[in-house]
Amino acid sequence: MYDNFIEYYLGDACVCNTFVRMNTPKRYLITSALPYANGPKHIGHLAGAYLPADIYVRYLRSQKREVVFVCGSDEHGAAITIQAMKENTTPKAIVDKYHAMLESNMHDLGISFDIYHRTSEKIHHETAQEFFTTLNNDGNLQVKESEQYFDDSANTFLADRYITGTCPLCNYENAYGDQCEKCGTSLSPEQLINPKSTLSGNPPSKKKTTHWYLPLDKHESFLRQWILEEHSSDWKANVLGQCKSWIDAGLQPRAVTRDLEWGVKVPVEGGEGKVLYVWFDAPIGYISATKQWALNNNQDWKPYWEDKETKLVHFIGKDNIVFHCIIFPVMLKLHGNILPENVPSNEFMNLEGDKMSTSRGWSIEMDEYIQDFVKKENGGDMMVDALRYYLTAIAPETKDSEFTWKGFQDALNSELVAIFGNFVNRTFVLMHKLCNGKVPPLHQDILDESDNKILDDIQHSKKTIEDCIEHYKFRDALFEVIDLARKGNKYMQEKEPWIVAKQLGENGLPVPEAQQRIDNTLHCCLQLTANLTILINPFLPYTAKKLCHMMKVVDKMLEWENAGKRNLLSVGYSLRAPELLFRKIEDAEVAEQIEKLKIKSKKIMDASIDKQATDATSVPKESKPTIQFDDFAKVDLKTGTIITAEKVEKTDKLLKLEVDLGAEKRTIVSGIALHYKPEDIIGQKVVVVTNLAPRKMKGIESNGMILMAEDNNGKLVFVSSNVSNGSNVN
Ligand code: B3M
Ligand code: ZN
Repeated sequence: MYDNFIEYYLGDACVCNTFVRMNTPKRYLITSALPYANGPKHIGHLAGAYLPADIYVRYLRSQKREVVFVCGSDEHGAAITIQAMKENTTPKAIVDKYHAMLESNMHDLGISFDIYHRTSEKIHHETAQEFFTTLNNDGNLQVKESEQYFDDSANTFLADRYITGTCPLCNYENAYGDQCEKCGTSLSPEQLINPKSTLSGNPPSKKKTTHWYLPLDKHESFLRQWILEEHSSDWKANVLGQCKSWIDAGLQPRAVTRDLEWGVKVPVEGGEGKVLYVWFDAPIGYISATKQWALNNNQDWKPYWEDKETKLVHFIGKDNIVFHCIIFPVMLKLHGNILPENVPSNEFMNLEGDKMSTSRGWSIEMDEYIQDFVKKENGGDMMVDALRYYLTAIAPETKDSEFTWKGFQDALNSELVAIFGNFVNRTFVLMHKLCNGKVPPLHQDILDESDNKILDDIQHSKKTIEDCIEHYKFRDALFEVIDLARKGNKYMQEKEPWIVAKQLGENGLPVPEAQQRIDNTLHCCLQLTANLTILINPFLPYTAKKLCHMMKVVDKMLEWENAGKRNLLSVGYSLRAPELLFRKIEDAEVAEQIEKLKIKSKKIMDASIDKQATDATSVPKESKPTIQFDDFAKVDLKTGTIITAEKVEKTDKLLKLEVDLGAEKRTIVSGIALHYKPEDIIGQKVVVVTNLAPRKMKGIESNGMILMAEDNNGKLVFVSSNVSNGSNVN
């Protein structure tokens, strides 16, 4: 028979089915935040919302619980349309391209969604529209006219990512109108300091428009009760903290529609030309994904969203907390759906001493890791599990954490390879050498304390791991698995079966007592290996699969109820040769990755500096719309003289200038280095815009702008006059 496991366990399967905890939910619906399909996603995202959810789901599945794991691409909102502008293509082309990338990346990294859907699907539009209409018909939305930021030159309203400015909380200069990506705070455009249109770079004007609002203020007492009382002990402290400060700050009605083209059309009268706010439709994406999953699998989706016996858990990153804990629950409640039981949110993962950021090039994209490690000759699934291991070991569960390539190397080489891999490998090698490649018998009469102890340790670890996973402490759970392997190594080291084997009898065989001791040691080590396979499976599924192959057992052994058993492998069963589970990471690979990161980020930053410089120097040839005298009068123009000039390091276009304005001297960074050598412009008379908001370029704060004109050959020439420094130009 191929597999001893089936033979062994079919008999008592029914006994196991009677083991049902009183508080086990009837079914689980697990969601991971829908990534925007506007670009590749980095491994910080993976560590935040996808990997922990996958570990949890794999654990639940191994418990034979009914679970559906949904996710999909978030394909609406300004994140998409702005990317389309950048790539000079349509939003549809953008979402098609990045949806395909994200779907395949998740699959390649072993994230076992039951469905990876997309919010551009018809079923999603219909679901979101039905949701909106129901809320509206039930009188749960308010319609209000208000003044909103508007870009006159682009003739469009500015919301969300169409407007940027300084975050009032952390002073980050490029915060979006709906969120600061630096500190994670959710914002509204009015809160931004020095707001600017993303489209034209101009400060916005204001214009009246009508929108639908979700009156969060009316639901404050529900939210207080539900979050701060009912969940005060089971939600994570970081989640509760953010919710509390939101509620305490006073909840405001939140606009749930936008004046945009791209998105889910507002389905009610007066909604022409408007779409649902992306944060209104995106979480409904969990529902439409469930519907599509049910259609694909001939199931009913409704119990997953309507039956209180469903446990709904949202896995997210910390920047999504308010949407999942405050806004979406209010929507769900009003619509008559169940509420999430938990929203385990992670903090951020930094990278080599800095914030991880795709736009700054300081990131490891999932796609990049897959190309560099998984799809390489000596990579494969082994390197998927390697990443899963390190990301879980440093998971930012309670505070921000940091990925370093050296840390990755250490975790792999000194934990996965040296502890787990080493234990399994020694066990298999010795079993083949000293026990004819078969599971040796257990001689009860000479079973000693340490044999019993290692078998008891399995039980103990299983309970700890269960407890940790049920409480979303995946990092601690993984440590416990490794610790159990460490105990296995220690046990083997104490038993020294290779030394015992030297106590040979006269005919060249080990003396019977010695062989019995070897048998017992390797029997225990093999049962421990089988147990480790079950326990590591939610974290490192490919490793578990490989181990099953080595032990010639089928997947059924991986069911959680089998963990803790002392007889997973039948005596006399012959096992395969050991395979390499993990490989070491070489110093050269670490150096190469760090170098690669630096080059990538420099390239991206240089490109953006070049763009800033081009923007700063290019004089549009077309005439701009007429402005009023008042607008012109706002600009403060003064004459000055350049007194020092030097090239800004690592850029081709920028010069750092010091300009004498009579009463003061100013540092101004100007994008004219391609046109002038620093030494040639000392003493040059210039006209300066002196009341332009300061702007940082390559770390230097520029306090003003030099006026230049472009001649027929495209060369920039100074606009100047011979009056004394500091004269007003009117
Ligand atoms: N797409 C934001 C993000 O990627 C958003 C999540 C939606 S979850 C419903 O961070
Ligand atoms: Zn901020």
